[in-house]
Amino acid sequence: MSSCIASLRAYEVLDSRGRPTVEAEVTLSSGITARASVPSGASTGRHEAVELRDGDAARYSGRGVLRAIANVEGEISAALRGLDATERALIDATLRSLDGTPNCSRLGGNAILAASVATARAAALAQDVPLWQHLGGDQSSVLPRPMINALSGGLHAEHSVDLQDYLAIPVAATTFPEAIEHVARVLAALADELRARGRTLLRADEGGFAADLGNRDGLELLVAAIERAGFAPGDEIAIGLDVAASHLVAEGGYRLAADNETVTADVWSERLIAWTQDFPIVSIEDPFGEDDWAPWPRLTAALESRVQIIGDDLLCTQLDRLEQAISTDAANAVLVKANQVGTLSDALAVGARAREANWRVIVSARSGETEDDWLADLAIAAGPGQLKVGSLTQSERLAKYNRLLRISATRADGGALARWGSA
Ligand code: 2PG
Ligand code: MG
Repeated sequence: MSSCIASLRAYEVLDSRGRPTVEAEVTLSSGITARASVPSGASTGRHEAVELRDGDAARYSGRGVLRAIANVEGEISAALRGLDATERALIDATLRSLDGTPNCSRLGGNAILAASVATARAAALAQDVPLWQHLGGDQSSVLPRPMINALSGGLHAEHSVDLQDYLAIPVAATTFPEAIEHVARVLAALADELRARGRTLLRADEGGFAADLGNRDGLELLVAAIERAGFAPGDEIAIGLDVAASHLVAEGGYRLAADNETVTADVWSERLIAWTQDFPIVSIEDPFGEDDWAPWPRLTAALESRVQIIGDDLLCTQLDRLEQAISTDAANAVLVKANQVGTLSDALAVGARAREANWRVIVSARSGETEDDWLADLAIAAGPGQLKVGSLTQSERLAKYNRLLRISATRADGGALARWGSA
């Protein structure tokens, strides 16, 4: 059969932090080849798949991925050889069972995901369909609404706010290109605001401005930029936050260094609720730590109808953690990061289960990315939903946005989005 896998090879390429990551290349018996590279997080969750690093201090400060690469070219290539690349469920199940651990720690989540994506891409080429269609079928064609990083802090920017992302969400845009254009205007206005206030225009890992401000000041600044750009805050451009609170956990609660205080989970929860009353916040990710389950349901209930509460580090794209969160109403949206779980099929299964429970699904990049654009296709396949990639700068972010702009240009509907609130 021409879509049979003939071989896999792999090698190191660099991510957007200049660190090595895995790129895999699959060759089918027809001669079709496809490759894919995988991202890497900085604010990683404790429960996510293990990224296999060499630990050899003499190379890339221990961050080399030669062991993961050897696993692709050795065991993984041997196990996949002869299988039909278009049988994605079988390919991904084979990868997971070959690894044999719940968190991909034997072969490496980086090795497994690179093999999963490269094989899916080869299959799409063999079927002569776009990757999103191979992954999601004909039904899955609505483009994702982007939530776009404006201000950055936490582990993504030194000497800045504690919250990791302040995001602009173009809630009124009806097509993907319009959504991008709206946020581009907000980001230009934000640069003007920062300049006018004598603030730095330095950018953080995902291209957002590294804001050396108090945490509430970041919200006030973003609203000023939205207004400066001529938009109605809330009705046209709303705000999303990624607190990434696992990285703020301290003795006594949560440490807010930019405000020089430590607050209990209850005080923090009340503060977030107050901010949603003062600012047009419609989305909050990881408001509490990844294992601090208790306050999540209370905040979700308090904000239920107005704000999506997203579990990222809390859920780590793991089905069992998602089930726990659904049964306790701990959140109402899931962040899907394929490298937190290992294969595309597992990531899509988490998205599907969330949608079945009427949760929203946000497909997300990592803070360390390559110029590969498969995430754009995954976001369409997992949708209709949302996409978080970072700011409108840096080629590793733009690769994903530009892929979706290109797809929009081929659509009769211009890349229509689901109405905000429905996905
Ligand atoms: C997050 C991600 C992406 P990282 O926390 O949502 O913004 O960050 O890849 O560093 O985990
Ligand atoms: Mg996050």
